[in-house]
Amino acid sequence: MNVCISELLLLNVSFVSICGRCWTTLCLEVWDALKVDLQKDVKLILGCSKWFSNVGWIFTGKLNRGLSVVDSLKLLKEGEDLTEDEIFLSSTLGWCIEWLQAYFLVLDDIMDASHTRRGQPCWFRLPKVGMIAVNDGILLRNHIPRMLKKHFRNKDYYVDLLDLFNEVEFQTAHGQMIDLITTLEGEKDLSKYTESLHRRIVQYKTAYYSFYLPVACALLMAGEKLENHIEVQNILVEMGTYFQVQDDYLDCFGDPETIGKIGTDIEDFKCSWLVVKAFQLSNDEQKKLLLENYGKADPGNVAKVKALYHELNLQGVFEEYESKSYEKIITSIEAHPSKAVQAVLKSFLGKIYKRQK
Ligand code: GPP
Ligand code: MG
Ligand code: MG
Ligand code: MG
Repeated sequence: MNVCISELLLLNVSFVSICGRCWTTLCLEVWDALKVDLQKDVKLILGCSKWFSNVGWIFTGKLNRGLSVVDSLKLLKEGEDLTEDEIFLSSTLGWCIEWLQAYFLVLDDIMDASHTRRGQPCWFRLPKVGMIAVNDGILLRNHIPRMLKKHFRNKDYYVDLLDLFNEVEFQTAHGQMIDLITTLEGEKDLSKYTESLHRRIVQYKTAYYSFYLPVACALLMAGEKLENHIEVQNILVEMGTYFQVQDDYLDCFGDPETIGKIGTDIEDFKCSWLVVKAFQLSNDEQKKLLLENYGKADPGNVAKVKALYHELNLQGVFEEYESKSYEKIITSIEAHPSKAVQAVLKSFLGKIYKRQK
């Protein structure tokens, strides 16, 4: 897990200033401390940490989820400077979320038969890795409770924190299950791809871990009880749904160089927002074309689906969805009684609105 500062600086990480210090430096300082413990574990069990030095790509993501824990805590404290301890602990929770994301992505890329991730071949695509990637995913997942135990076990919110991570993982795995089983061969039927099915999939597979989890971590650190923040959870789930619609859109219309991955949703027969919309807007002839070409690996079939998406002006339909969704989320945020919570939610929304990657 060796990563040098130049690698981190290349990541386009947002430079959020905390107590006059830049986030990247803070992330690195906290990471250095966490790394020592994880390497100790690996050395103890395996005798060497050589294999693990390969997962530096974890750091090449946007780090939005991790950064949002520190950002949110600062906003919840209404501008009051965070103490050194609060910076360390919120950064640690941020890294735990990035670890969770890395674990999901390593496994998701196998399940989706993806080719690239973060501008490089997917981890399992490396000849020396292959299905060892499954175990690497499990290892990444197992680091999280170790980091939590080491740094949070004396906190009164420790049990709530463990429960939160467990619950969110449970929700994500179920979302992933629906995402996968809807594509099963022999049951290919596009009329089942409705907006409500799509909503259910993305709420579970993406929204809880990507949006609710970072803010919930900050709320626990700020001494809040999560059961008093159901409305915050609802707004974050809405934001996460919007984020996954963007992901579905970028899978087809995004630039692979910019998003760092090559889309596979059409080939994989995914219940993507685009196919849901396409089916809704198609006439009988267009529906027939979609049924004949969707879910096939042949580039000729994929090109026909993409041409239909263009014909149906799905780019325009998405732009309209994007502005409407933004307005709706802003309205719910502004109805929240706490200005500090409003600031947390607006800051998160600002990070993703009209994103290109
Ligand atoms: C995103 O779906 C959802 C996940 C990465 C959650 C995976 C959960 C597991 C339990 C493994 P996606 O396939 O659209 O993401 P991407 O487009 O980044 O591959
Ligand atoms: Mg995927
Ligand atoms: Mg997937
Ligand atoms: Mg996707």
